[in-house]
Amino acid sequence: MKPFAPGEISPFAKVSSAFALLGLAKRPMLRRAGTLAAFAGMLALAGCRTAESTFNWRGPAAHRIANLSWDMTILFVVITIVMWGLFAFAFYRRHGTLAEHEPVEASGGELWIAIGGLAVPLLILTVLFVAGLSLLQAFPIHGMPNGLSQAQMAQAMKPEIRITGHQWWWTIDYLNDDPSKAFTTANELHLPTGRPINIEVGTSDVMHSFWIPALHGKVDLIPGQANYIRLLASQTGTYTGQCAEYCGAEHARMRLLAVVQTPSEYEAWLEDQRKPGNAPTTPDAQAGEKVFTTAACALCHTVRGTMAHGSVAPDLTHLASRQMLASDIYPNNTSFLEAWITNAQSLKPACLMPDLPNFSGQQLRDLVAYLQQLH
Ligand code: HEC
Ligand SMILES: [Cu+2]
Repeated sequence: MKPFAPGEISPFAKVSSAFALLGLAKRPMLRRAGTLAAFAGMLALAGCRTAESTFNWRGPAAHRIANLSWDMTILFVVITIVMWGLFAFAFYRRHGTLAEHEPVEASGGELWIAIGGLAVPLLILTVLFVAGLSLLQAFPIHGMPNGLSQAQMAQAMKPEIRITGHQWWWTIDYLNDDPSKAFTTANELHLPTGRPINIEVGTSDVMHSFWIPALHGKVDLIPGQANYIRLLASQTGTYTGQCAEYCGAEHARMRLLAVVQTPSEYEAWLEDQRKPGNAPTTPDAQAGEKVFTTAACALCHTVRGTMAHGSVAPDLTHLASRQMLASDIYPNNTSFLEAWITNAQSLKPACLMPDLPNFSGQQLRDLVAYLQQLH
């Protein structure tokens, strides 16, 4: 099936808008069909073309997955139509009660059952199975017959980035043979266009699953095991992702952001992120730094270049450069920062950051002024 380029309207939306013209027809039946088609078209435009959709691919692996998803969707729509057709046929063919008809056993139907219930499903499922197997080539995997062992895999997939899942956020380590160039960030993954990036994934607690539909399929984060995924993004943009394996209370809000940049923008971003946290220059930010390093914050969070070396919470060294807070849930602005610090439990109930309601208004403003200059 011919794929459509990103940004184009999906084939389904096109077909249904063509049928929507029937809405202008004279005959009521046609008009109703037209209205229905228009409605389906609207759903297709609203549902499938948002940023986070399997059909909204921005890289070769996601493209292959989108193609198979289209083939399956169309196949299943056809099967549904055929089934409803047969059902209607059976429904209207004979009227009257059972008593008026021959007993069921009398008429043979075994052939129908063998073909419709066995041969056809077997054929369709086999085709899908083979298509699925061939799609696996888009994924570097280990443990398959004749495939790479875990050790060979680690060699072949020498990762540039390590992503660690936590309840309910992500650590993102940018690795480097030169330790002075390695750094840690959280919840916002940056990638360059046009170059495959190997990523190792793991978890610090329960199972999670890393999934950015625009770029690739899912890869599970399994305790005690490293898994790998290779992301190649073909277009700059900001794509959302989601933990795809139930992992506890805030699973649904364990999201993340992937920012795909041109190679030069990406290099500049890496350069910025390697720096320690900005030293505060204004009086309120300076006061805020004192609050930050003396209050509980420093026990859990790190800001490189300060006394804060906590390792159980997102690295805040460049917090102000991130678009969103708390794994892509709230915009990173003054109101949400203040609300988050004092009331994290009501913004993301059960998350592992406690409410810290005891700051004075001045302390809170200073703290936020400090965090907001951590570009
Ligand atoms: C007991 C550990 C703990 C303490 C103490 C703590 N935090 Fe957190 N903080 C967390 C965790 C865990 C998260 C991630 C929550 C989530 O998204 O599920 C978090 C998230 C955040 C975020 C959002 C980070 C991001 O990447 O979006 C900010 C900002 C933040 N904390 C600031 C603070 C400040 C300021 C203090 C001190 C006033 C503080 N935290 C104290 C554990 C802590
Ligand atoms: Cu989850």
